[in-house]
Amino acid sequence: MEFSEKILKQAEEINSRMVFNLDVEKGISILDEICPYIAACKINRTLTDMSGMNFVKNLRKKYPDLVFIADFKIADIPHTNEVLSKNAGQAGFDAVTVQAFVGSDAIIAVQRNIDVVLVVAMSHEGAKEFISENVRQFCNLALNLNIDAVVAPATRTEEIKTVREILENKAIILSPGVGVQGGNFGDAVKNGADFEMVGRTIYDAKNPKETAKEIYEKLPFKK
Ligand code: 3DU
Repeated sequence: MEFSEKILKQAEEINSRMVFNLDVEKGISILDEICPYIAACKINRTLTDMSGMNFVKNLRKKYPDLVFIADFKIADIPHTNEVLSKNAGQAGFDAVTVQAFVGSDAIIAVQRNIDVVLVVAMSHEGAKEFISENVRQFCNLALNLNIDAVVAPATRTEEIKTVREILENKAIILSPGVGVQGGNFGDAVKNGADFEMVGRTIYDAKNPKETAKEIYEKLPFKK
């Protein structure tokens, strides 16, 4: 099953358009209570660099239905990408994020081992310097490589619209940048994204479970 099918299946089962950004250790301990509200869990290198990959294997066993994305933003030469993506697959991840700017051969090397979530735009200020002006080319690259999931930022919904316009319904859009980074909950989905990705707003909250539930209820569920 392709990555987009997997995550959409899980989303439909629990009516959720939310992905949890698991960037720090304290996020692991709240997974149990927020699980009913999330379709997938994105694990950043901020965590695997500290905790290794073994804990991913354990999470995979504990949450067999949850979709796990390795947010490694791979951006190296094909040979290195091949190794990185094999490691991610062996740890039990369903997909890995890859930077579009590395170009076709470096992305294809990852596709040989695991599904790719292509980063075609980013949420921070500095993305405007080089990334934003190339969003259209990155989307065309996604189409050429039959990529079925991309990342585009909730902080710039006009970019989400551009991405949706180019990709039509050929790929799903995952959107970080909501909450702490300034994007309003629900806006990314209203502008064409399929999922909003939330980290600090949940794991730094006084009551993560309540907060996750509130966000879950705010996100319009797209059939
Ligand atoms: O805590 P937050 O909700 O702001 O989520 C931050 C996570 O999302 C972190 O892993 C970061 O690398 C990822 N992300 C972005 O914030 C923005 C992007 O454009 C891509 C990924």
